[in-house]
Formats: sequence, C-alpha cells, structure tokens
Amino acid sequence: MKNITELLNIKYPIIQGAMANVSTYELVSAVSNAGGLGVIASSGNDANWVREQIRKTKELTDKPFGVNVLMMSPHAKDIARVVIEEKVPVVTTGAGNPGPYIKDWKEAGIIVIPVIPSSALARRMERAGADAVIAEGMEAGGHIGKMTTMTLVPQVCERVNIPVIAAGGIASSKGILAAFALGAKGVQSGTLFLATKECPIHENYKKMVVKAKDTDTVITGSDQAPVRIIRNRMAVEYLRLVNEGASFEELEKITLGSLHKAVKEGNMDEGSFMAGQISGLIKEVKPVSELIEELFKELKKDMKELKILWKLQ
Ligand code: TUI
Repeated sequence: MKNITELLNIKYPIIQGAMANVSTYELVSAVSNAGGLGVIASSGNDANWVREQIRKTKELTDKPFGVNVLMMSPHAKDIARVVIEEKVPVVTTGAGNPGPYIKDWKEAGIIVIPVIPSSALARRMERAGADAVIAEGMEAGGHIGKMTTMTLVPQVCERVNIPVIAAGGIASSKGILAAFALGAKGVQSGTLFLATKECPIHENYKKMVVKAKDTDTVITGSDQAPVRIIRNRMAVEYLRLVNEGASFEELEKITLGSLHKAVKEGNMDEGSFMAGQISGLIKEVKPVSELIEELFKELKKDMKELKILWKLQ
C-alpha cells in the first residue's frame, strides 16, 4: 500500500480539512507550500466561485492541492465537472456519498478521497474506486457523524485495503502518533488551521478557538445534520429552543447567516463558530509553515520517547 506522501506527492502526511467559508485560496496555498495538502472548501458556493479559487491557488503554489465537494450542495454536479476541467490533482468529498462521480474523476486522473463516517461507506468507496478514505470522528468541528475517531479509524482500517486518513480531534504530534497507532497512514486537521496567521477569518474567530477549553463545544443542527460549534450565546439559545420543541422556522431565525457572522463579522454572540473538541489544546495563532514544521519535529521526539518508555529498539 502506497503511503500518503507518495500518493499525494507532498512532504508531510497532513491534509488541511476543508472548512466552509474558511478554506479559501489563502489558507490552501499556505498549507500546500508548507508541505501539507491544502484543500479548498466549495461548501455552498457555485462552480464559477470554485473555478476562481482553483486559479488563485495555482497562482500562489505549484504544489499539489485539493478541492472538497460537498455532496449536499445544489452545485455539486457542476463543481464535479469544474475540478476535471481545471485539472485539480486531488478531490475530497463530504456530507454524502460521491459514488456517482468517482468513475469520471478517476478517468481524469484525479486522486479521490471521500470523507466517511462509517466502515460500511468506506468499503463502498473502496469498491467504487476511491484511492483512500478520510475517517472522520465526531470530535471534529462542523457537520459530523456518530462515531468517535478512536473507534472509527481502527474499524475502517480493518475493513478496507486502501490508505485511511484519520480526522477529528487531531491537533498535535501526539494526536498524529495516535492516529498512526490506530492504523491510519495520515491525518486531516481542520480546527488546527483556524488558528493560523494565513487563515482568512475574523480575528475574533481565532480568539474563540484559542480561548476555548476542552468542554466548550456543543452539537447543534438537526439529527440528520448535526453540527459541532463553540458554545456561545447563539448556541445556548439554539439548544434551548430545540428543548422547547421550536419549529424549523424558529430555529432558522437564529442560524440563518450565522456562519457568515462568525467568519466575516467575528460576531461572538450571534455567530456559528464551527470547531472541534480539540480546540482546548490550541493555545496560539502561528504561521502555517511554522505550525507544520513544529508538528513533525515534535512527532520525531514523541516517537523516541515512546521507544524509551517501552524499551524498544
Ligand atoms: O462535511 C463535513 N463537515 C462539514 S460540511 C459543512 S457545511 C454545513 N454547514 C451547515 C450545516 C451543515 C453543513 C460543515 N462541516 N465533514 C465530512 C463529513 N462527511 N462528516 C460526515 C460526513 C458524511 C456523512 C454522511 C459523509 C458521508 C455520509 O454519507 C451518508 C450516505 O451514506 O449517503
């Protein structure tokens, strides 16, 4: 089995998670230039917007990068075509089953890596021709599945013969080491990249992540689409309304535009600040290249310490 750095032609086995309204060309090019894989989040944007992001990314890096196609987007079909036209090297997918698109992407020479919340979907993706899968646990920020990273990753690794990339709750060298120990060949981190200099979000969003403690995220959204965000006034109000049996329309009043309020306006009370449970470990905002270099330097140290602890060779 190929390792992730060979498969993706990158220096370090780390993928930047595609975060809605956050992972645009500034962050993506910084991550790819630093030796990871930057990934553009198409989220709800249309195909022309995605095409522009791809071209801007290419202006800033000659390294591989990816585009994430959100399966529940009304523009998914058009974006699926644009990634082929623009010769994007890697496609990741989220929030649904990309089965119908995989054959065309593979024929175009694209490396296809779906995010999956279960081992059953991982197997389906392997059979459909995926090159690797990202097993994302519910520690992650944003739209999440039901399983934890700790339980999902080893079970997916046992059921597929393609590389598994672990996601959800990884923001340190020890987290990366744990992912490898579970059988993963690489990691995807989203929250970690929110606290970077190049991340094009409001400073208050970065402050929310840096300030958050381990227990400061909550799950909002519907049963079909649960969404993890940092607890604030909006989140508390949302959960109170749900408890009182509020209608979809009532809930929509406070959620509509709330991601924009977080990302662009830094509205700490009314914004929806998507972030994972590992936020509590993130203590400062750093440049992307410093962050990635430090992570993998620390990883070497951690591995040495583990060997000493267990008196291994
Ligand atoms: O997609 C994500 N995280 C996201 S997408 C997003 S945009 C959004 N904004 C507001 C409300 C809802 C979404 C924010 N965060 N992560 C990858 C992920 N994929 N997590 C879970 C899944 C998933 C779920 C079901 C993947 C496949 C799947 O398939 C079900 C099936 O069998 O069709």
